Amino acid sequence: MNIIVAGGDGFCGWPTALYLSKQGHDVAIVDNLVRRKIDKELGSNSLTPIASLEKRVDKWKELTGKKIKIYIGDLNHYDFLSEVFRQVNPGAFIHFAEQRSAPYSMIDREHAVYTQSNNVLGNLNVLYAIKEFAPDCHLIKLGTMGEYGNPNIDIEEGFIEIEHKGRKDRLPYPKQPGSFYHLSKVHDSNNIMFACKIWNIRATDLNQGIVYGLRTEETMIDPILNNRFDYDGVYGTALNRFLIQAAVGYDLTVYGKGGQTRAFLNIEDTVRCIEIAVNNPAKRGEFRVFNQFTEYFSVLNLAEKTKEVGEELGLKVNIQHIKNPRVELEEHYFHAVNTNLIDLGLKPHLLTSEILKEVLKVAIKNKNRAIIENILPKATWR
Ligand code: NAD
Ligand code: USQ
Repeated sequence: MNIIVAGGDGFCGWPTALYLSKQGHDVAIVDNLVRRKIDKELGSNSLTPIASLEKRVDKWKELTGKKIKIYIGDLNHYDFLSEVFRQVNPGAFIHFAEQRSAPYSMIDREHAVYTQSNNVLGNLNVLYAIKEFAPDCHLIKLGTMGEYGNPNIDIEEGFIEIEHKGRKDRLPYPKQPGSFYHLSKVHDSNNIMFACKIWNIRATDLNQGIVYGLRTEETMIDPILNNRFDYDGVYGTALNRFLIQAAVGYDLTVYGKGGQTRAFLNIEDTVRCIEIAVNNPAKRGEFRVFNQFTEYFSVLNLAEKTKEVGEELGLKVNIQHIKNPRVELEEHYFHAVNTNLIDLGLKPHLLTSEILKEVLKVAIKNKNRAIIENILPKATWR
């Protein structure tokens, strides 16, 4: 199948592009490389050295004989996007290409406006391009578990049966997101659901949990294929951040009480979930929602696991509860359904101490690249 991986230079997109290429699909990456520019803006970096996108795809071709096309440009430039659709004629459009950091979206007005216009308008352009150039194309869109927030009831997959004043309906699950970034995903979901209804488009909205790990079978073949590994207070996410903090000898930064419970999955499973969505497309006109995670943990629990494996590797690891820069519940109910992907064949890679140790070892190997002053969070919600 001809597949566009938008955001294919990023943390989830790069391993996905390699995996789909290995499966025999004709993969085209679309990316405006803004994430590399944001590293410069923040004075930050990936803990692992990452090659340019051109070098990455050249190396992949050299090692496997498989060509991944690249289109450098912005989803918000509709002429560019239209030309990509004309040239590629995609059967699936995998959409990772958004500003994905909640703290980045909360820095100030400019960063909130950038996040929502980049994400919401970029996604709207993709919907129009599908309608105009490839009406049969399956949109596989990365959403987030954070769209739901922390309701005091079970989280369903996108929809909930409600009985009200004697009448019943299946309605979109209520959304209570916790940042302007997470809100952008809710706006995307609404736009996709509406476009499916009026234009008969097919779409799968993947409400993904926090992704941990960094390597997949494909990225490990050669150092030029390395994936990025974020650790700073803006782009680093909970478990990966703790592992890197343990490696560099920094106290693990649990925000507040640490009872914040979140859904997680291994990067290997991100890639598999996308494959499952590609192989089992939504029907024309269908807006489908899958909760894409395999397990959930509290933040404190993850810090404790990191401390345990760190100490097994001879590191001295300390957990510190720091003032929470976010406005969020630090203790709450959390139970979410994730059966759709499992029913379609996902075999989860669950979190084990072996997996934690493997990631920790990569962090230790690259620890001299860490810019220590970037570790503490700077953006606050207030
Ligand atoms: P990332 O920042 O590493 O990658 C995103 C890529 O998209 C970057 O290469 C960036 O240059 C590109 N991009 C951004 N805006 C673009 C635009 N307008 N036009 C073209 N390219 C653009 O992020 P990631 O961690 O790989 O996340 C990918 C997607 O998955 C995001 O939509 C994110 O919200 C979602 N997600 C990520 C996680 C996670 O833990 N990383 C969890 C849940 C959901
Ligand atoms: N946290 C800490 N210490 C840290 C970093 C984070 O206690 O050093 C806490 C946060 O306060 C929060 C939780 O850990 O309660 C998760 O924070 P995070 O930065 O790991 O994740 P989040 O901001 O939610 O965003 C990440 C990705 C985003 C994706 C989302 C999935 O950056 O793209 O959408 O995870 S989810 O959380 O399911 O919405």
